[in-house]
Amino acid sequence: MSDASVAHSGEDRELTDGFHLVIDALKLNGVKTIYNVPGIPITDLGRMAQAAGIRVISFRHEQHAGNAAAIAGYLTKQPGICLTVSAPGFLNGLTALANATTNCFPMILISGSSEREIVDLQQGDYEEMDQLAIAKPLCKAAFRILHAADIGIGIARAIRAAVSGRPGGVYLDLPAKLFSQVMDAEQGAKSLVKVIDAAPAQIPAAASIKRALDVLKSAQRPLVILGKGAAYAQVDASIREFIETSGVPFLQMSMAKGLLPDTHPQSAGAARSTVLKESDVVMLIGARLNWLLSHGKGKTWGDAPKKFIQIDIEPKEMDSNVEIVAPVVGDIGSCVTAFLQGMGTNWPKPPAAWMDMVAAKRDENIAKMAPRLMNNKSPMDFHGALGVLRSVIKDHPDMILVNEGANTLDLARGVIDMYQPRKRLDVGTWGVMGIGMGFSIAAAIETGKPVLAVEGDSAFGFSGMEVETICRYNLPICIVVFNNNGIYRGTDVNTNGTDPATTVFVKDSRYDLMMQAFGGVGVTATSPSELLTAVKAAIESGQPTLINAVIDPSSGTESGRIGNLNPQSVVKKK
Ligand code: ADP
Ligand code: TPW
Ligand code: MG
Repeated sequence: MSDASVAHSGEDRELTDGFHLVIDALKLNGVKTIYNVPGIPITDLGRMAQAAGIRVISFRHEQHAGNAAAIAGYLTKQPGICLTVSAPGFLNGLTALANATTNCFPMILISGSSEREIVDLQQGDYEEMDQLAIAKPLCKAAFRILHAADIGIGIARAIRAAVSGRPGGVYLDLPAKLFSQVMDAEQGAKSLVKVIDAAPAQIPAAASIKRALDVLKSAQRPLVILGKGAAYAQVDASIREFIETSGVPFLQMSMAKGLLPDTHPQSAGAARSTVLKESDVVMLIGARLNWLLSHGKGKTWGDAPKKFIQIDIEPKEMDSNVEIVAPVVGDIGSCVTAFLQGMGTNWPKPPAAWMDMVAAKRDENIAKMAPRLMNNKSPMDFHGALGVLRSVIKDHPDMILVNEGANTLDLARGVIDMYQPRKRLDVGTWGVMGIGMGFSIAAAIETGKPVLAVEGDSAFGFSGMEVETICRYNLPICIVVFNNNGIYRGTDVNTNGTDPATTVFVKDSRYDLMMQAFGGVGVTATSPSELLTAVKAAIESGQPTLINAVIDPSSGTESGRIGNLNPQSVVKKK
């Protein structure tokens, strides 16, 4: 309740204002943390929110505050809140908002904005920009609040839009004038709205469940693919029960890894290309048939005819790339519960020939990989370094792994087994660089668990300044920079002039000193055994740590595992 009051027609009326109403509305709806960069007109909003008991984490750049909010949304199913200043701060946050929308992460970007009257007449206000119009095509919904009395309903709309149906990013525009608008405190309190059942269950049609189970039962070589929508749903036990009752081999998309342990006997992770090619029925649960699954067609999927079953909350996702013979529209919790009911206790297991084939291929691939992960070369290759990190996650399965880069990403995804749901956070649907420190900070704040950030040296550079934020809040984050002197490899040479090649960085950079600059622990590791010692010390101490892991600059490949998407010139100039 506001403590402001003025004498009005002879009586003392308690007043409130836009600042207080925004904070009261957020608190009423359970917002505990705001990820922010201060400045006009929202500096006081951050201060007052902190004073009111909301945790306000201040970043060095809005993109990372935005990425933090987005992943907080993914981890908690509550919209993560990012707060920025007008025009440039807003635009910096917008990349994260668009990325959140693309990945189906619920977040709200709240940006202050300039005087409407001046912006709309384009008269050159301080940080003038029509932010609402710019945000609209890049998010699920965009709203502006002009009157203090609408703050309650405006924030309620933003929350519901972010988390209901397919989750995503919402933009909320708060013009500077709104914050100092004054209204009667009692009426202000009444105007607030606590959102009831923000993401209501969406029950699938019974006929769609039956159709899907009939197709699954008819399969000779069934496969389930679990995506990050399934991890987001937080119905881990039901999904496990469904997989085990069905007996079907499963693949987990990058951020779904660990929903079931990657070491589960039905996991086909190490036989990925075989199961994609050979399967005859594929059931997608919270995974889209986008580029990450080669759009459901082409060489990756082989010649065997496929039938697709898809479970998703978004009806428009069905038939997006190929025909879906059994669409099931609903929230994953409700859908999986309905499947379990429909399957009963005597569900037939898939043919043994298929299970044996998948297991044989998986075991063969795992055996082939094992010696590469045990090498102790110095400088390290990717496998030697990742072998160590794989053992760290095995020993600390509740650590959160954040991962970005090209080789550093693709190889870590394949090598590091995950054992628990929502512990692997990465570049997601866009393959975007720059999520590293924002995701790490929010993961540490939201879960209280230690974080291991495995970062390509290029990838790290996109958000590297946030190591100061990590030190300022003293977060248990251990960053391992895979330093191969550049993007993909550090060996490119410019054949025309003295400038460095476009993909290389300063040779033998000391990223560890960046962490030392802010009082954290910085170490260089040149061998797998040094790397292991350094990571163990970081976990033991819980101190912000950056390990500069020296990787052989010639050991990576162009674009990591997605070189096929990289166009190359076929014209040779004389
Ligand atoms: P991945 O990258 O792991 O393959 P995607 O991001 O492509 O996953 O797909 C996630 C899908 O999950 C989206 O289509 C989204 O609509 C869906 N989804 C998200 N949350 C739920 C939910 N609670 N219930 C059903 N579907 C969901
Ligand atoms: C916002 C393009 C994809 S991967 C990558 C870039 C620049 C960096 C790869 O080098 P790194 O990893 O991190 O050192 P490694 O192990 O292979 O050496 N800008 C954005 N997003 C993307 N994806 C790019 C550029 C890119
Ligand atoms: Mg690199």
